[in-house]
Amino acid sequence: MRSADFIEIIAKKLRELSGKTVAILTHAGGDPDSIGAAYVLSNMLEKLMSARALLEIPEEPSTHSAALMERLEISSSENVDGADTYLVLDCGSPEQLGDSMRLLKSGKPVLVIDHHSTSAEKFGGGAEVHAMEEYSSVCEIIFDLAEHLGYDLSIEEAEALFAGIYYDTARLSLADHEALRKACALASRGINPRMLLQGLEVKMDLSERVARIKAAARMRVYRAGDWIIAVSRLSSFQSSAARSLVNLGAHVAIVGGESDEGITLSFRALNEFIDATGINLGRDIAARIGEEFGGHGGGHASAAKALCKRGGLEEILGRCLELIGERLGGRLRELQP
Ligand SMILES: [Mn+2]
Repeated sequence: MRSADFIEIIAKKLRELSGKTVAILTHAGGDPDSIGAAYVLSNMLEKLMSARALLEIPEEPSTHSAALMERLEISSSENVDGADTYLVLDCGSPEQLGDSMRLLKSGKPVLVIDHHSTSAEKFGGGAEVHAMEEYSSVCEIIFDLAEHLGYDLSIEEAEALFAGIYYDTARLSLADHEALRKACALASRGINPRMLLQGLEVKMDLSERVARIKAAARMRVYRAGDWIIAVSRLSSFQSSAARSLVNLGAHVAIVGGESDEGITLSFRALNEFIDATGINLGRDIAARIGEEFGGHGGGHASAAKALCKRGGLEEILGRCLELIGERLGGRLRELQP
């Protein structure tokens, strides 16, 4: 168990939900971690706490989420407005709840269980936040919780938690011994990781391929010492494109573009860069940019997002580079193509 104290506090909170109707909310669109955790937690609430569990994936489930939901045979509940309590999973800031942010203002208790570095601060006093960044995923928290409560996981539940841990550790490449131990413990329950993951792998569609290639073609590259920072413009598939620019060779990639809501940005970095520089993209860059340009931002050390309601794209990208430059102790030099 990663943190017995942390898990004991969450277990105590869940016991208090006994007999209540609890609506579990994920971040907008969901992902394997939030969906897997929501699935197992809702079963635990119903079986151990005699609670009634509802599920809401705000806005549309992503293709990845939809594939996992179909496999687990679950769907979003009809009416979560009538719940007694809201339980938010895997959500680094209230804004990530999308349309469902309105539920936070219902006056009902809101409990957040998370592993993001930003959730405690971002939810402020409006919710009771239990977050621990040391956990690789919310699924890993739920694994410890099941062990603590003596809950015997079914094969489907083991699959759900495995999927969450697998994807949130970038296919186990970021897993430490504890996360890997849990993945193995889940595998040893008889799940078939190959079948599971093949079923969840979504083939990249043509529009995403075109977007990634456009991002590469429009890329500007900067250097600070031995660090390479890539910046590009794209209005959709920004996270996918930022990831692909890091794969291409950048230590950090920022992809921004205009959308109906404002200017959205996606940030990605190699762990090598994060470890050596101490820069946390969620806290030091995305959250600050969001705040400075009338929006919001947050996420993890190596993957983050921001939404800006003010300012132009070039100005915002320039400010991102300035913030990174400040942290690296010097100006960034643009590499001529
Ligand atoms: Mn997660």
